Amino acid sequence: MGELKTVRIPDIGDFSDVPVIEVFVQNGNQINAEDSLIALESDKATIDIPAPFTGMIREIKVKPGDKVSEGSPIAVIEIADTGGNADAESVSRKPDSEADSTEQNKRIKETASGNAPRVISHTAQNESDKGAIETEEKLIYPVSPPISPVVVDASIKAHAGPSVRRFARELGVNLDLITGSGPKHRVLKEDVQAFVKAGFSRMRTNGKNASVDMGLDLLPWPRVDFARYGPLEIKSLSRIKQIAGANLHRNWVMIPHVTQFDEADITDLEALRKESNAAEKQAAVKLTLLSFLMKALIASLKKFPEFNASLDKNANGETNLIIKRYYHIGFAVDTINGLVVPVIRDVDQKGVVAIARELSELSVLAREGKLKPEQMQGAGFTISSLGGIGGTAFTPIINAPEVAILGVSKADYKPVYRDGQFVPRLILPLSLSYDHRVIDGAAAARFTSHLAEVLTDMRLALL
Ligand code: CAO
Repeated sequence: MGELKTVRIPDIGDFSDVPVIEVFVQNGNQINAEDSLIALESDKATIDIPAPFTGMIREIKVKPGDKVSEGSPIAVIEIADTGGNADAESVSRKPDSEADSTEQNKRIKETASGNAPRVISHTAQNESDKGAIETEEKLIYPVSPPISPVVVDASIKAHAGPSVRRFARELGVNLDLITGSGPKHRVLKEDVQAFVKAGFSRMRTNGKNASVDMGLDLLPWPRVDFARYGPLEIKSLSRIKQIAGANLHRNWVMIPHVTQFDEADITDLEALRKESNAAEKQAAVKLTLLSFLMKALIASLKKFPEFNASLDKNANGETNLIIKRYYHIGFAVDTINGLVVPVIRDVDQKGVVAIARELSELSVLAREGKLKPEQMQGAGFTISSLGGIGGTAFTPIINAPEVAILGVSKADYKPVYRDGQFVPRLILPLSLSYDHRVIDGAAAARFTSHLAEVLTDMRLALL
């Protein structure tokens, strides 16, 4: 029997008590140096711990869900070649001797900055927030006008261990197109294989031009020497805008959008809002139209649950509609750094005053750039209100993987014909963009009609 060594968690920067999300090996597995042993996932990063040497797994010391820190034992490995192996030479020959974690640390650092990254950031904070460990990707999804908000949400980006990422890269597969079947939708090697298989079978079905059909096959972007026509100023796009732009583009291209326009008579609601604001003065919470709108929206989402949903593909390429039984609503906030989308959780369980308070607190945090990633995640539906600014209608872009977004424009008094005469009523324009794969035009019209009814008579929100 060869020498037994305990492999421990190497230096993983500032992280401690990090949950193990995946164990890639089993007792008796023959492994090579650099093969992934386990994956950890903090709220900031996925970290792959590679084997420091070749050998056989003799004991696994962790299971998914365990929390580990630097020095925690991972596994006992019987090393393959105690004679010529440099790692084996560097340690004691006692059974269960300690592996040289320095070597392992070195590998982690090398791989983290080389081609085979081992650390993948999940954070969505400001640009200056650099972790202790070099990161491969940062997910920052606020948005730039004029179109839609995009939330920060780790689920938007596929997460997978470095070995799976490497495997996908070798096959030229975009992991973001795959919904993983592992824990927390983690993409597994099998998911990548199934995806490739499904792609090949589609190509066989569609004939030899399938690869062109699957892409957009567009003309190249026009390149113009603008300086020929007059003086210029060149301004680089912020990193946030560049990343948000990619998300907007994906959502715009991949979701068949339709926008349904409607109007709600909010004359009575506005009167109620003003009265309530006068009464609430001491509480120092301003009841905004948006807080009432959120409350009304919940009534419509409960009546039409497919608007609070997401499309989800499993490993076999079958599509399901995930209907959410929670009501977390994102709202776009305009800040000097661009658009961000904080999320109010469990809006159905909150009153208008609590919603208004949270709207105001989250808007302040958004404008100060202090929102935490989790405060921008988990929305089932988003509202984008330009009502405080102006305009009559717009076509917001849906925040994937949501299936609809409500745009709100500026309310204005309009003459409405009632009982044989025109009367002035305060009319709020609504613009609902929806994913036509999930929602039919008739359902969208019913949804906005219902929402308009509730806004006209907020008592309906109580039913
Ligand atoms: N019609 C008419 N007036 C409206 C209105 C509407 N639909 N919505 C708000 N207003 C009024 C408010 O009543 C308020 O006036 P008073 O001070 O007299 O009460 C004023 O406009 C300003 O409102 P507000 O901005 O303080 O509050 P809000 O709840 O309307 O908006 C927020 C909050 C965070 C949504 C807003 O500040 C914001 O950032 N909006 C921009 C969002 C955006 O850019 N979306 C586009 C995304 S697509 O690229």
